[in-house]
Amino acid sequence: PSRAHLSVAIVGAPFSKGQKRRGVELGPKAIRDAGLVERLTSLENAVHDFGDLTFEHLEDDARYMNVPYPRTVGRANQILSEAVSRAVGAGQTAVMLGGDHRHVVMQDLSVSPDLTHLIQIISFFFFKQLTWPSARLQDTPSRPDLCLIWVDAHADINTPMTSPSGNLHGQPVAFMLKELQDKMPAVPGFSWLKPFLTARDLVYIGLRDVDPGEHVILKNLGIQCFTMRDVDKLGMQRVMEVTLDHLLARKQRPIHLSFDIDAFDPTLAPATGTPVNGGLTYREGIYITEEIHNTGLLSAMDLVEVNPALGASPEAVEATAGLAVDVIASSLGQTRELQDTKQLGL
Ligand code: 6HN
Ligand code: MN
Ligand code: MN
Ligand code: MN
Repeated sequence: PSRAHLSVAIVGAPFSKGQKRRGVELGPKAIRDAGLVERLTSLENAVHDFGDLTFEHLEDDARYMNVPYPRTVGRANQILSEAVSRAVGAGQTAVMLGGDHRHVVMQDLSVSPDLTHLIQIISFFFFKQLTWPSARLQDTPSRPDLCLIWVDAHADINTPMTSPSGNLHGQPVAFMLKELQDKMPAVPGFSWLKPFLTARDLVYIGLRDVDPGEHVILKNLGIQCFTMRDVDKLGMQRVMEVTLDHLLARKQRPIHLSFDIDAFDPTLAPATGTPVNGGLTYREGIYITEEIHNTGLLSAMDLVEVNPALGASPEAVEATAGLAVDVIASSLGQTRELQDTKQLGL
């Protein structure tokens, strides 16, 4: 595998337009403070940090079914999609930094602590914009050749009807999938989004907390899932072999990686909103990203759910943010393999 030499765009996406107080940019800031830009630069990537976006809080954003603040979420998605569109249109690999939005949302938007996973919904706009950077969103056709690797303890594929919590963070994949559109209500703020992904273009890794309705969806659609039990049984080497074969065997195509830090075991990633025991080891997680890098097909990624406000100590936050940096860096060329001596100038 060759070294990186990528042009990387970093976009931070906290909810920062709010009433008062701090805490807004906690997630992206923690990851930057853990040395993200320096690390990516040391991998001989050209790194462009576009900073954090500013999101608006819309008035009159009434709850829809059990989904709180749908219009504000929809608008935030549009803002991010525009920023990412510019980066991707310029040929860059996009890296979106999420934070847990629970803290942010509570303090700045005064909404319920339920939108923790907003950011993964945002991530799917990367896809649309990746394909048709100059197209109008309304007219955007789905991208036939895109694929998605979703690394998470959770499937995030509830619809507003199946969701036991109502939390939008548990629903982003349902918004993406063509096969689920007759099951999706018209959530305000999302009318401009058209589904673009087919069930066979998606692979999950790390699942261990899946809701009943999600089980039905995953089974009915035949989505390729590697639960933590599968990881135990097969080993990560086999999991990645099957994952990449499933997505790429028919043809080589761009990959989007959505990496929820809660895929890792809580002992490694304690500063996160919905930890679940029995997660990935450090080596399993890094093997995933190394293998994705080695395909040369990664076009965008998001790293979500680092929540400094939930760390029990500064050390817990630093460990979680440092892990996030390792995940991103290994997606973008950091490797544990021995290097070619010529490349090292030896
Ligand atoms: N995440 N399945 C639960 C729900 O509320 O829909 C939890 C979702 C957690 C989302 O952190 O990945
Ligand atoms: Mn490389
Ligand atoms: Mn999760
Ligand atoms: Mn998630």
